[in-house]
Amino acid sequence: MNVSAHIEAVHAQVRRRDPGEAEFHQAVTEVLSSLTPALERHPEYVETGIVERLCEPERQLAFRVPWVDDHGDVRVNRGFRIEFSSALGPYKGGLRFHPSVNLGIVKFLGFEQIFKNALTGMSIGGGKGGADFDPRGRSDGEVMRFCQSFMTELHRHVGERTDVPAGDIGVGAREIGYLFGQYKRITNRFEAGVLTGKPVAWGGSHARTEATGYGTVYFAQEMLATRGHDFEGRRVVVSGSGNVALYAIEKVHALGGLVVACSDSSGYIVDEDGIDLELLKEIKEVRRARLSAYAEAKPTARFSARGTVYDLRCDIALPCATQNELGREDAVALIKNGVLAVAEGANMPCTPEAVQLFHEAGVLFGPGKAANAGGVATSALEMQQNAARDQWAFEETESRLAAVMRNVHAQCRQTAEEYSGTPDDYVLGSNIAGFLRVADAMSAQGIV
Ligand code: NDP
Ligand code: 2IT
Repeated sequence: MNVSAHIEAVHAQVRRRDPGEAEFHQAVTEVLSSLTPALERHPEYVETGIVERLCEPERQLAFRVPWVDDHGDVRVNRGFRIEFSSALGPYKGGLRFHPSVNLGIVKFLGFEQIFKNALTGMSIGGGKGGADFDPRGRSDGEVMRFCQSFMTELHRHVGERTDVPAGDIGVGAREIGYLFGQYKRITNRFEAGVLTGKPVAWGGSHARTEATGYGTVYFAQEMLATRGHDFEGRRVVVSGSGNVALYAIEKVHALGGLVVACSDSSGYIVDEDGIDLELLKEIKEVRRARLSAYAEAKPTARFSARGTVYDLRCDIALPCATQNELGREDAVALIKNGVLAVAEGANMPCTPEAVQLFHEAGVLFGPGKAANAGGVATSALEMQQNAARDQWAFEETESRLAAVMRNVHAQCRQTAEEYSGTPDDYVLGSNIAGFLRVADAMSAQGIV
């Protein structure tokens, strides 16, 4: 069978088998559209059904999560864990708690995670999970009871050698703490390596909190360097104001750039003096308040409930909020304003139309599975430290993270050059480099 017919057949099967899972289809399309040159060189991967097997999760779990709110009312959410691929190691990937979570979203995230984790060069397979629970406005007690109920089911499926969850949207240190406590209570084991993103005081890794945001900026820095640019004196916009966004802002400022805007689901703020990170952290992490509180506290800043950060003139854009948040119009505006580089801190924040426009305009574009791989890479470092009952210094861990990001960037360019003659095609480079590492392992392990 010829390669494009094979890819189209796999594609058609995904659409037929998984109707209505729009984000999963989008993620599959993005990867499959890069693979033709790789499969032409490796017909054995076509013969052994590697692509078809990769599009079907090894295991999909969906479960009821009942809990009792502060008024004594019973609530029921739906929990998920998609164990997508264990070719390279235990399933690894975060948990997302957000009202928009459904099977298609968790599958898109799990699918992306396979290739991202492969790119890090570490021994981690791909997985993802979460629930349609909305932590916003919930008390700590409610969040704790929800996490306990979620883990009461999840504990059967996870373990340091089986499946290792971590955080994602709506899941940070507080939730990881409650989840870990319940796992420990049920199993009677202090199994540090069952979850990553733990606080540094009891089994966490230094630099894990910062890793995704820092890593995205390192990746952008590498991209800029290929054209003789850096962050010094550059205007930057960041979307989101959660874990990834906060530490992306911190690193941009450390490198001499100025982040003039960031956002949350209620709108965005502009601060021409540069975002005051301490104030932002206090509002978003301590008070868990809306972003408008920033403009109320700082007269030089303004809050807007309409439009996006991409309407502003900037040299570099770092989308760090959520999937499909940067569409065609945003891309047109960014290109018109002369953007040099876009690096995805979030998973799939740019729509396919936006990515195509960046490509045509020659804008450097770092896809999430490469640009945000620093978070999961540092989770793998956390697993290493847990296995060795050790803890490395912040500087040591951060320098390993930086080395991973340089390597991910180099792999993308080398692979893109080798398979398309265009080293700037980070989409093709990341997809093929990630795919080949997983495909080699799957080939060696037989039809499983
Ligand atoms: P957080 O929950 O810490 O922050 C998410 C931020 O994005 C918040 O500011 C939130 O606004 C905003 N946001 C979320 N959903 C929407 C939406 N539907 N519309 C508008 N804004 C929204 O999550 P993270 O920072 O951890 O995750 C951000 C992105 O990075 C996600 O795509 C995630 O998958 C990805 N990622 C995370 C990694 C990690 O280590 N945490 C690793 C790699 C990727 P509000 O506060 O109003 O809800
Ligand atoms: O999307 C991601 O890579 C994450 N949310 C981090 C996963 C992890 O296991 O650290």
